[in-house]
Amino acid sequence: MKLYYFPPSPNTRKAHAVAIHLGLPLDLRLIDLQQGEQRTPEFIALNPTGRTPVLQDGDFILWESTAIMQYLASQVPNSLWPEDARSRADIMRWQSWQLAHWHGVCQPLQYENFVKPLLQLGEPDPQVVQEATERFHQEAAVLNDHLAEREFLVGDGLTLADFSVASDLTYAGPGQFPLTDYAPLRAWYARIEALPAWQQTNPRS
Ligand SMILES: N[C@@H](CCC(=O)N[C@@H](CS)C(=O)NCC(=O)O)C(=O)O
Repeated sequence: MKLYYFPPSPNTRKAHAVAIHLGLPLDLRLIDLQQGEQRTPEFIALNPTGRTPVLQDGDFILWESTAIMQYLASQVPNSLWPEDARSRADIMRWQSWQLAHWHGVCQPLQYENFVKPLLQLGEPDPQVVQEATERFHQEAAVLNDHLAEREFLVGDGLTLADFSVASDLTYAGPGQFPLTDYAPLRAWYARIEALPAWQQTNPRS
């Protein structure tokens, strides 16, 4: 299977980390977003949205990181994506929340506090940061409360849900995410950071 990927991207990271965790070999093809390689005709033929990651398995082409994670985890028996309907629905709940809500509060902080200074795109916009911070607290409190008496998001062990939600914390440090008041959340993320698959896909190492 080929993975068209961009290592600094949290969306790439969650798919790549699942493959590493499961021991699935991937033929990695770099799509350099900074060079605009996501807009070449060859790449648009694979993914008309012009985004990474994309998985190619023979004549089957799949884009959207969550779908890629589920497809990868369906290749071999494993506990990341258990067979039973309730576990899968619970994992999908958190993966849906990550795409619809969590990403939306993490991304502006990452962009304003980290990407803008890094790429010399100007100073962080204080109003955007303030609004994003308020919305961040609303979502982080939900995650933190859920993790107060659990080690992982679903059931008793690591699942795809953890990789999905953790991906948006990749730049929590330089993005200055306000995590001080969320001890269970920080403890959970430390467990994810200890995983070899997370370390091997760390764009900041
Ligand atoms: N919902 C998509 C989002 C993918 C996405 O936004 N990828 C970014 C990198 S993190 C990208 O390729 N951006 C290129 C662009 O927008 O030009 C997924 O989960 O795969």
